[in-house]
Amino acid sequence: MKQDNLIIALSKGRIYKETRPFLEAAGIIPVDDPETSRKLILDTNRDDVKLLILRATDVPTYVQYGAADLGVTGKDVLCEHGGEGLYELLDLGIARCRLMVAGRVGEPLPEARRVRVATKFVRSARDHFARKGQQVEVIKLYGSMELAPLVGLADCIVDVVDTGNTLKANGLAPLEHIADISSRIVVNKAAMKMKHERVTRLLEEMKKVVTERQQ
Ligand code: PRT
Ligand code: MG
Repeated sequence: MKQDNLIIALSKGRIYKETRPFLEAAGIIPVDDPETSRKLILDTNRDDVKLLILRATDVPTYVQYGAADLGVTGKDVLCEHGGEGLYELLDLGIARCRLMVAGRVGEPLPEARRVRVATKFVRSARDHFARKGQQVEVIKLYGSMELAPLVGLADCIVDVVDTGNTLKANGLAPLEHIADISSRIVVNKAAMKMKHERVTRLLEEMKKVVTERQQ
């Protein structure tokens, strides 16, 4: 890829769908559709702008190392990554959800022993229970967290919740609210210097959409 390209990292699914209007407002129209194309580098109407389609959890890593100049990522993912090497510059207010502790309906957490928490959000879970002064054992999972309390792997989970239907369908209920989540624009620190004009112009156009939506 050309050195002077502007590379934007995204994940498919809800982030891509909800980011598209922001890109369009900035005059960037993808040529391929990531939902149907197998390409991982997408061309856009602009010769100098490419989109990388990644796993959601990998977006901050590509931006941190400068393989992408900027990216769109959930605050949940960003908290786990830690934010080294990048600036968090704009809250797009999209892909909203809540990071929550959830457990089996009608079953209080054990008090006689250490609570076991299953999650892919290890850092956020540790921080949350540490703030409460509660000793917990965190078990790292990569998906289907809702299963863990049902089969006795854990007493509760930490996961993102939108409608709550997935919890309900598995006999779980929210216990504690940890954080409100939305997706953010993150920018590589070196790209912010080297490609300053294009990055700030893009951010300004996107910010207009955020402001319009707030009214
Ligand atoms: O799906 P995959 O394993 O590839 O990766 P991912 O889940 O990390 O990515 P993706 O694309 O599903 O989510 C990207 C980002 O969207 C997350 O990092 C969040 O910031 C945000 N987001 C918003 C959500 C949800 N809403 C959400 N509901 N991410 C996941 N979910 C899950 C939820 O955990 C549940 O399992 O979707 C399921 C349905 O939720 P309910 O509550 O509506 O039933
Ligand atoms: Mg998902």
